[in-house]
Amino acid sequence: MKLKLLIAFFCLLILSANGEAQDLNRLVKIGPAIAFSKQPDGITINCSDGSQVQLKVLSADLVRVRTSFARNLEANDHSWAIAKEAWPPAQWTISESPTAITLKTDELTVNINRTPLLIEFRDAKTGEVINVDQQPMMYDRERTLNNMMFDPAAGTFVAAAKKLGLNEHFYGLGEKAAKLDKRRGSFVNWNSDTPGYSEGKDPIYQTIPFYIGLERGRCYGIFFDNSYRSYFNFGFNSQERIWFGAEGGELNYYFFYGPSMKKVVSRYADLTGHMPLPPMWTLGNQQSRWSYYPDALVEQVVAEYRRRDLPLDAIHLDIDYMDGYRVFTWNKDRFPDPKGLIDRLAKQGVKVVTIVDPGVKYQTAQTASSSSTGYYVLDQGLEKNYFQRRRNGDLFIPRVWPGESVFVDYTNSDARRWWGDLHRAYTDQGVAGIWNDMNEPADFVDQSGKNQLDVVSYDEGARTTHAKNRNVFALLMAKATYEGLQRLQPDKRPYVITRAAYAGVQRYSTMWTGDTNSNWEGLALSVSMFSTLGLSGEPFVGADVGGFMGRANGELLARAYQVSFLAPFCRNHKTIDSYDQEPWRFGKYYEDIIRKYLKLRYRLLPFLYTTLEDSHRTGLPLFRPLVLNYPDDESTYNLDDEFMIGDDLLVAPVLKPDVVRRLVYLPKGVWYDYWTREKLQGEQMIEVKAPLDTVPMFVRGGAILPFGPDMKYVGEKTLEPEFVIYPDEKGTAQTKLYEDDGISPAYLNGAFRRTSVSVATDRQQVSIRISAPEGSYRPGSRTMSFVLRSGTNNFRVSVDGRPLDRAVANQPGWSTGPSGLTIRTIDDGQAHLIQIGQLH
Ligand code: MIG
Repeated sequence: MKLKLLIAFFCLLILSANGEAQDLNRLVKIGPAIAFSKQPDGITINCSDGSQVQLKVLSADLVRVRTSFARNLEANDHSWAIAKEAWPPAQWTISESPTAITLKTDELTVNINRTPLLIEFRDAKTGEVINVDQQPMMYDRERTLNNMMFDPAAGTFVAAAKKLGLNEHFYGLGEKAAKLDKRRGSFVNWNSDTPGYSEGKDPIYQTIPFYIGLERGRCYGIFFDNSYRSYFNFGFNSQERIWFGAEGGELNYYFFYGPSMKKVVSRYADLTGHMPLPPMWTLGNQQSRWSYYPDALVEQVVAEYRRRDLPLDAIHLDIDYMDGYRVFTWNKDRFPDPKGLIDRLAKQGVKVVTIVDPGVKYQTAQTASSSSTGYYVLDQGLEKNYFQRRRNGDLFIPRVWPGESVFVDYTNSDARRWWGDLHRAYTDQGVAGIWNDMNEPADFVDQSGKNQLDVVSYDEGARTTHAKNRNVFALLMAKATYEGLQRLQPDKRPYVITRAAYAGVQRYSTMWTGDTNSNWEGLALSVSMFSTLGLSGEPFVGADVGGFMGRANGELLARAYQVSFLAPFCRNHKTIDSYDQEPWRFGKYYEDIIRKYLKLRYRLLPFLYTTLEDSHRTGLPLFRPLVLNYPDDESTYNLDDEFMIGDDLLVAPVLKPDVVRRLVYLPKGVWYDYWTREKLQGEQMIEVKAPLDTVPMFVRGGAILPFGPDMKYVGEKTLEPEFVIYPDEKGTAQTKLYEDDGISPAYLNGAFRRTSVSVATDRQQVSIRISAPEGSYRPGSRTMSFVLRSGTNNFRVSVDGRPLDRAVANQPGWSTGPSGLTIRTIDDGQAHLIQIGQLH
């Protein structure tokens, strides 16, 4: 008997280790449908096997499918991922035939075939099938029994299978060490600490069970909101079917219909939450190391940045700033006066970010007669019973950096509040951001989670186990941190960075891609990963510039900056036991190249910040794959060595050593080589030069890029925007510049300024229209400039009909130079019309 159990146990381990071993054939299919009832927002179908399927129409393009197997749906319907629960009532109709039930909205037709029970989504206007079940939803009766032994609280394996389109492509799933297009790939979600991961390693740190399907330009999205270990198989071993499933919970998914990819991504943000704006300085350059200490070394690194005229906004303190790795403490020898240090750095425009791990050092009482352990965080948490416990009531004691430790049960809202408030230990000293690491949660005893399986979490009173809660641990820790910072500093936008996550994390935290390798594969992978994260609801992404593990070199570091100088999170970071890689470590030649790109990043800040605000408002990522902007162009479907920033800037980085030219695909339209200003025709592959100091970049014809001044740190100078105009075929171009105070949450109440600039050309003249700005924020007195490429240098310029003269020094007026015609006007916050005629 014991042996049998043991064998069953090992089989199970093998099964769970490999998604491919999930054999759909042994699963039991749901249905058929025998009856249904109608609710205001959808229907509930009862099946002959006792299963229930609920379809809820949240809006014309968004339908939720929720299924329980062999029993009724539970009343409890809570998800940590969902931000928007109440949707305005949607218009929909229902009709039935002997074979099917049909729900119809303006955008979607959902046919539910009764026998077998198959769900089909069609475009309501064209009738075209967008997505259809390949077989009925299914579950594993046997597996339930197996799990009783493995983890009694884990549920039944549940899965849905969909037909795989012959030319269907897949995107999303958040943080995966994989290329952009996931077609024929297979993935597992189980948050894992995976240092030195390389392409193909799966799972890694995060779980974002959301993907986008694209075929013939038509997109849909599926968000499988289930936090158990989940599987996504995009036809890895089948030409006909894809499937997704999880080791417990309901088969609960949301179906988004585009047909545009932008719409799907945007609606996913509506459902799971929009990223709030972080402070603007987080777009500045950041520097980290495991670990900079003592304080004098931190100051030296910052001094080096300033001495070398390299911009810098933040420096990160890794785990060694703490007293014996005790979170919320400072090592008094290394950092005797954290506030003094932080104040001195602040004078140089540099902020401090500290790492905070979930492990709270578990130490025993200092004396036999006292109950105090001498560590206030542990004392308070023990007293209030906020730490995780095993089912038998024992404290769960993993081993992490402090040695034996305990973890907070972040599913408990009181515990979250307490944890958030503990951050006073940092904010009182002036710390500006919190970096959450090890929150998979990692446990040195066992990285697979096996040691934690019987840990019970409060989970809204449902008292569930690790199988359900592991993947949301980081999300809830980030929520606790974000909300704590909000309470501690209501006038400041919180800045949190996380390694692990679940869907919805963007409401609380930005992210970085963990322990990458300092090699070319790692660099190439970062482009796919940033693009994919952007399509998965996480716009604020970045990687350790130069890579975390192994040895970088000057060439690799320069090329890495040529990617990350446009990523939202631009931070050079390195492991403890490796070579230094600050920008100057490989000599002047490379340092000069890195300086060029860091300075360009700062000059592009108005553009980056405008695009970031767009991410906040629309959910569309700043850093994006071309397929998001050009879903009708099949040439973009697998393009993962180019990326775009917003709609206007295309970058084709060099991701291999010793390469000084490369092929670049330009989608349809007119493009301008950023460096030479050469005008190029799109919808073709071109060959361009890419010496080490040049990353090929192209501006979309029709764009206007807003630039700002050269700065050492964000806010050093008044932003006097310079709009560089790149007309399309018709001579038109437009942009909207977004500005606010960069620090406070006042932008949420209208304290921003959005200025539209549009350009039109006719035979006689070029007209530049500047709108009266939207929003109440006013940047103070300043000028604005407009740059137009032009061959001649004699012009007739007027503003609102009054002639404008040639500029004297830096005064308002027009001037010509190598970049063309520059017109500088006073920005008085009013609408203006600039007209330019050429004198022949
Ligand atoms: O077990 O805090 O990904 O950025 O430097 C390693 C030390 C723990 C992992 C993070 C890395 C950080 C390191 N941490």
